[in-house]
Amino acid sequence: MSDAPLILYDALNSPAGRRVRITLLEKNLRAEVHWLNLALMEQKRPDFLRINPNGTVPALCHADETIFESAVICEYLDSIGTGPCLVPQDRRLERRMREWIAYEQEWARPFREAIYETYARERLRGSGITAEELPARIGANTLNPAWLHLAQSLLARGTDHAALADRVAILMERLGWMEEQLADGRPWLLGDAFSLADIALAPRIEMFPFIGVTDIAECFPRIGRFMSRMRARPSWEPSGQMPAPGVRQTFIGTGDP
Ligand SMILES: N[C@@H](CCC(=O)N[C@@H](CS)C(=O)NCC(=O)O)C(=O)O
Repeated sequence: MSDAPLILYDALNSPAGRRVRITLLEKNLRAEVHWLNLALMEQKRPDFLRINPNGTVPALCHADETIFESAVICEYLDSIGTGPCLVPQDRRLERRMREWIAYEQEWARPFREAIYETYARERLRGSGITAEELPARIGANTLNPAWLHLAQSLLARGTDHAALADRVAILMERLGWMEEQLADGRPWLLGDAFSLADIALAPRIEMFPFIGVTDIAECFPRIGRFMSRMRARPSWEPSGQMPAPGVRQTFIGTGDP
């Protein structure tokens, strides 16, 4: 592996970012984490769009590699770190792993819409930025009017409770499939071995309270037990640590094999 530092672009409470943080810890790697302010659209800055054209976190730079998409980054880290493989060697299981990742990515869309109705609005309002200040603050990061309009609508509108309830209904329907899959008593999504499938799902499920759903374990007891196993892993708690207010750069992992 190259001696160059691993540089992760991430954001507070990002489930996609947490996948990468968990993988770094599971694979005994160390990374420098640069925290972007999503409320101010720092992820839409032209210099960041050269790293991730989709304008989302996470993204990773390592030597001459720049990688976006959490699943792709996690596979890369799996290939360069130490410790047990997180991508199964068995081709059938590898396909199942990708299916789990695609399953989560599909319902990330209604989840994002629900987040805009809840946490994203609160985050922007909580920043104390006024409607008058918004054009200059967002304009410092991106000149694309679409992102200013999105932020303005978040600040101006109240929660659309009907739209939020619809998104939650879709998400709960999707989670029903995961609950069914766990009916055979397997500890992890692919069976006995912990994998990137588990790392793809758990951080998103942990975010449900952010959209007002606090009873996942009661509605889906097997998912509840899966999350308990996940929370018991040494990588879980440190992967959720957030920087102190105003801190823009931290480190994660020891890098000790
Ligand atoms: N499929 C992408 C999703 C990335 C994503 O949506 N990241 C969110 C944070 S969890 C983000 O950057 N949102 C800001 C935005 O959409 O502008 C991945 O897994 O990396």
